[in-house]
Amino acid sequence: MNPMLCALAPLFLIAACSSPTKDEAIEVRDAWARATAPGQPSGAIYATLVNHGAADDALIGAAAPSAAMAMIHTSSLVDGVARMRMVDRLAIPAGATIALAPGGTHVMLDGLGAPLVAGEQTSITLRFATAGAKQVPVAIVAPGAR
Ligand SMILES: [Cu+2]
Repeated sequence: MNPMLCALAPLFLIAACSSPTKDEAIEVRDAWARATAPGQPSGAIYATLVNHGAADDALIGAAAPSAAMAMIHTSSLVDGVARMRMVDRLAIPAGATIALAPGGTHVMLDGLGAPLVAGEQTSITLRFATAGAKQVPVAIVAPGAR
């Protein structure tokens, strides 16, 4: 990406501009989280994962400075009740776009050190089997904003 494009790029691309990694097949777009209430121990981060490459990859872990633990969770409805399950690995096939979204797969934050405040930004590091670790900014939005 040329410097002019970097200057105009949305916030989520700046990390990629300033520290290019050798494998750019995986793009993490639009990472966001809902604000949390004071004392709330957990939160969730959502994003869109795009595999521009010709080879399959997988999300295999996450870490966040805001929380003691960050886990990959899937959600499903069991007898009308939403259940979350931790997964070790989320496949991102070649060419695929995988959405982490409310009601579905998300990165669960547990042991939040401080509330996530709407309008502020946090970050997350996502670890991919092939692409390695990618740190991206996470926009914090008010509950109900999206
Ligand atoms: Cu969860």
